[in-house]
Amino acid sequence: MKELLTAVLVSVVVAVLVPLGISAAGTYELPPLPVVGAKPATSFGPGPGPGPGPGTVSGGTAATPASPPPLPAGAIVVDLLDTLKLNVSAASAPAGLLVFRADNKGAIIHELAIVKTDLASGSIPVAAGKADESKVQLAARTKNLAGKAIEDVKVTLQAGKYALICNIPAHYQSGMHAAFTVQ
Ligand SMILES: [Cu+2]
Repeated sequence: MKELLTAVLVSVVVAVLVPLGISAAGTYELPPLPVVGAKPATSFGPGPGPGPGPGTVSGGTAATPASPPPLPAGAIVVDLLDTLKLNVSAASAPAGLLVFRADNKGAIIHELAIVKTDLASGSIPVAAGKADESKVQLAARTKNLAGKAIEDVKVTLQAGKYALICNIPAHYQSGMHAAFTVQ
C-alpha cells in the first residue's frame, strides 16, 4: 500500500513538473526569456537599401557615428549622392580657411576632391574613367567615404576657380562635379 502511494505521488509530481519543463531527473530547461527592451544591434556601415552598385571600391571609412558630428560654423556642405550627383550648399566663398563637409548620403563609396582649375567643372579631361588629376591642382580630398559617412575637410584656398569632384571611377563622368569659386 505504501509503495502504491509512492508510485502515485511520483506520477503526480512528474505529471505536474514535466509540462513546466522540469524533467523527473530534476533538470530544468529554461524557457526562452522574454527580451525586454532589446534594441537592434547598432549597425555600422551600409544600411539597408540598394546594395553596392558599379564603381564600388573596397576600403573606405568603416564606422559611422550614430549622429553626425556638429557642423562647423560656416561649413560648405557637399552632399554626395548615389545618383552620381553632388550638391553643394554654396557656389562660392571668400578666400581663406574653409571647411567642407563631405556627406555621403548614399550607400556606395564616394569621395570629395577639391581641385583648382580654370576648366569648367565638367570639362576636366578623363583618363581611365577618372578625371585626370594631373590636369588640375589638387587642393584637398577626403578619404573614400562609405555609405552614410561624413568627413570635414579644412583647407586654405586662394581666390580662383575650383571644381568639387568625386573621382571614384566613372563617378566624375557621370556627373559628380560642381563648380566652386573662391573670391
Ligand atoms: Cu561618387
